[in-house]
Amino acid sequence: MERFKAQPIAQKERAILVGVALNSRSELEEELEELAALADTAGAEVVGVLTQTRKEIDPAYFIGQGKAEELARMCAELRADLVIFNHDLTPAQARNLEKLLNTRVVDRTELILDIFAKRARTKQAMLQVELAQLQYQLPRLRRMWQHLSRLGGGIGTRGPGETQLEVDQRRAKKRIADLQRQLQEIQRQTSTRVQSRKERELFTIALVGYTNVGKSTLMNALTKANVFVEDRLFATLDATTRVLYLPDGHKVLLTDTIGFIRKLPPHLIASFHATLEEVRTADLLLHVVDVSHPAMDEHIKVVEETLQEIGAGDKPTILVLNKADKLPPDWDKEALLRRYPNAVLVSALTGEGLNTLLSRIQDQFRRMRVVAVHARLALWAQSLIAFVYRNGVVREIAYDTDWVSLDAEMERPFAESLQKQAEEMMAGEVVLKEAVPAASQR
Ligand SMILES: Nc1nc2c(ncn2[C@@H]2O[C@H](COP(=O)(O)OP(=O)(O)OP(=O)(O)O)[C@@H](O)[C@H]2O)c(=O)[nH]1
Ligand SMILES: [Mg+2]
Repeated sequence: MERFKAQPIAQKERAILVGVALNSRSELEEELEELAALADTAGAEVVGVLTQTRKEIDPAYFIGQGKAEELARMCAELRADLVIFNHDLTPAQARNLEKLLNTRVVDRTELILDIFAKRARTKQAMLQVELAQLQYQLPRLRRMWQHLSRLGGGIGTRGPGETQLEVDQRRAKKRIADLQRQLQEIQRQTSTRVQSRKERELFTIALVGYTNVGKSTLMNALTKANVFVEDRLFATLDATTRVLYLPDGHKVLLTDTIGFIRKLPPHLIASFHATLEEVRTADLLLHVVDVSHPAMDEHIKVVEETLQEIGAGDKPTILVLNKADKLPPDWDKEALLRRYPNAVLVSALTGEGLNTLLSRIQDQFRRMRVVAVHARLALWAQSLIAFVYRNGVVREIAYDTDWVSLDAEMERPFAESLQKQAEEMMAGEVVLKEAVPAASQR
């Protein structure tokens, strides 16, 4: 199957970026900056940038023919090995451009897929990326192997008149089906894992956000876990889950996951279905933003749209404005928080604001899940008393000769389970009440 692997971008290939302003010029500037960061992450060196403003896309070259010829001269002068388009090209456009420029041409989607392929570490991530790559390439196979097209020759191996292209397409489709089957198997196992966690009913929080905003750094800062952090796009491709202890002693789970980006290739979203399951099943989302980034509002919009797309648009969410340390000292933080009224301003790097964030998480968690438990249990029911200690936070306990009086806080499912067990064992009485606000206990 080697021949279906896209040719990876090699270290320090000399790349020229091409961007067309179809709407606003300023948007293009921003997108090209991001494209340069993506190219850098892929290992290429950006040696030139070509931009053009036009109303309509040229069907043959995407840019106009005159501009394409200018690009060809640029490629020769700058000794470029690679041209990266900020837009998705049709197979015909890519073919025409490669012929005219005599240089390899990739589009934005291929660049992102290349980065994902390089970054994938686990079996699941690798399969997911390969699937997305193949699905993207399938309609483009003609471009890659047209020169190989010929009539089938091997007796009994091919149908009459079948071309190499058809053989390639058939093999690619077979590989796609194969990958989908393997991924389904992995997903079945993950779902069981997610499911069994749900059965134990631990409250799960997922970190979401644009790529490179500091999700993994925040995860580390909050849980002291050692998750891979890098000033590169898409450092994280797999979901990592850690235990987080809230100030009131309750235990919740925190999941770090893959970052989003504008125009995230739809094949990738589909392929990363299983990884994104962690987001879909979470109880609470922390939407992390890089508050020092000029395109922050655009990032927020992209993330919200992507969440909608994967079916996680309506979850309770806390907006976390990260990298506060990068704001100029005289920055009007009050005005910022007026603009984003439900946000928390933090720095995962310096620790600023993390306590506020933790208590905001705790408030949400308590509102959604915690109940106060008052229990009067027979002393012989040791297993029930142990159950409370294991699954809740005991606030007060008093013994007399035959009975134990307990005041505790538990997540509702645990509390209900306690109630049921006490009833079945005829071991005493359990009363559930609204939990008091956490603030009064600290
Ligand atoms: N100045 C500053 N830099 C930060 C802060 N948080 C994260 N960073 C830096 O931002 C870069 C990206 O951090 P990551 O934690 O890898 O970001 P991410 O959101 O997990 O990125 P992906 O996994 O690639 O989507 C790293 O260089 C971090 O050191 C912060 O609060 N302040
Ligand atoms: Mg990360």
